[in-house]
Amino acid sequence: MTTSAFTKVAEYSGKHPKPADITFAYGTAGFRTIGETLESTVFRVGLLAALRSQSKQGQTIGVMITASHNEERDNGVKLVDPMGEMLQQSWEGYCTSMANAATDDDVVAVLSSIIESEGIDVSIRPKVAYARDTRPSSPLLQAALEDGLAALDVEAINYGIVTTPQLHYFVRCINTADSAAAAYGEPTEAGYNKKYGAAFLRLVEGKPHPSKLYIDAANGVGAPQVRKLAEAINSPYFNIEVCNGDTESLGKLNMGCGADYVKTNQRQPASMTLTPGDRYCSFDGDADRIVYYYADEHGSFHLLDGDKISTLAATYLRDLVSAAGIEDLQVGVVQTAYANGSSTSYIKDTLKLPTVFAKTGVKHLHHEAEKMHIGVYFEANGHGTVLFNAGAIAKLREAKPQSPAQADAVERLWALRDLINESVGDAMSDMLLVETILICKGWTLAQWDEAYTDMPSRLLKVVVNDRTIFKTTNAEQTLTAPKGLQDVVDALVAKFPRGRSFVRPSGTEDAVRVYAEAATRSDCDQLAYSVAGAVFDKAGGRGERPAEFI
Ligand code: NG1
Ligand code: ZN
Repeated sequence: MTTSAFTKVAEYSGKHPKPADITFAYGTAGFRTIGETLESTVFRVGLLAALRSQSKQGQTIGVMITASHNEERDNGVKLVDPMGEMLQQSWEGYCTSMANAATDDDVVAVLSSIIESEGIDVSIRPKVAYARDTRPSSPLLQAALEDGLAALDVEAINYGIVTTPQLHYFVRCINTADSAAAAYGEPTEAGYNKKYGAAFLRLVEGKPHPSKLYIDAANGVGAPQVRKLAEAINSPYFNIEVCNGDTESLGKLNMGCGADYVKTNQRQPASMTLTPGDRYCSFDGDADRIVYYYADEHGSFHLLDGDKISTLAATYLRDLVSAAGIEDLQVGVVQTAYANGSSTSYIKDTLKLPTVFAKTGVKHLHHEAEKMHIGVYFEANGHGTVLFNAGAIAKLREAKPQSPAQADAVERLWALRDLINESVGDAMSDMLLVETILICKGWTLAQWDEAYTDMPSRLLKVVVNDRTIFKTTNAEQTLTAPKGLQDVVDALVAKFPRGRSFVRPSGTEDAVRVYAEAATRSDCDQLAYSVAGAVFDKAGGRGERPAEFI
């Protein structure tokens, strides 16, 4: 293909010039920064989506415009691969080069070089499915994306305002539609609600109804979507009330609410008062994370985070596999270094299940979970899912139940697979999974919480001049640079019984994260703030020094 074939690309690119003073990087969650600065990037992601589709023989690629739990003025964009998974890592570099091309001609040059390196057949008609969240900058970015798609004559489907995991699901449905064995479902909102709703009702049928579930939707896209899911399910088994469901007023998205606020601050959303005995959960702004919580009879707040969801799911699956009598069908758990130490001990010592650590970012967990028969993976922040690999499917197909109880367990494993969004962590599907398990066990949130007691933990953020100087190893738990800083962290950790702390640069924000755990709340906070202080002092802290713990 000659450069002149891309005159339309150069012309449309001219409508979306790159801001000269910004360097973009495709990170853990795609591109993410201040919404208004992303127009050129999103236009170019449209071009990349087209090339990615052609490189995958015309399969549909997804593009999601969202910045998840980040503040409202931020926005972001990421690509979704054909099976609904995150973009293959080897293409992330192309995204970064494309986003940073200085001129329209440079855009065309990067495009041509990707076509050449990947041997892309540009005669294939590309297909792209796209959607956005409720952010004020999203319509502008959507228009830029549509220009990118038009420039390469893409056959496009606009899904409008949906959750991130819904888009991942649609992409997988579209690309598996022609395969009887792999068909994932109907690629529509109604199809999504029907699939997950039906699996849920199949699993809970005949059990007592649960009490109402209050859902904090972070004033984001989860609010309208979970209302539609409830309409579709239309059953006392799914009795919900949406809180923080205002997607119209400016400034409300993720503000004092949502899964990230609840997890980081270890408290309920600012606008909510918890009634002891009632059940609550929070989604994040694009509804791919979920955490549960409740107040005990003294009014104290208790969080059931991604680790608790993961252990609940792993326990239930392990017990079902055992009840099904299927030999050598293993359940394993994937965590990150942010997993609470108590959860890791519980998985190893009580559940006796294999557990592995992956780097932060769901794509890393996903790849580890794929290696297990049934791989349960969750980040502590509530982002995760369960995967059944080909080995597990084969074992389920070959199962020869010897009793009605075994047959029921096999049937429930199949139904659970239908209930779970395997393409990516999904707050709505995960919520239905948790609800199913609690209904089947007849458990309250407090009973679920009894499995183990969290170690006190604290997550802090330190703003530094240059976070790229931070390098890590050992699943991001040990710093190799800046030189000497890890020794300082180790010396601080050694002062606190059962202390653990690590430092890593964020992949989604311009900051360094400090995590700490220790036997008591006050030790934990002292450890966290002393490590954060050391990072600030020794590695170019900017702005305010992390407040000393008093
Ligand atoms: P960074 O900013 O790299 O820490 C955060 C979360 C990740 C993941 C990504 C994507 C923590 C500590 N980090 O990454 O787990 O969810 O955002 O959204 O929660
Ligand atoms: Zn999210």
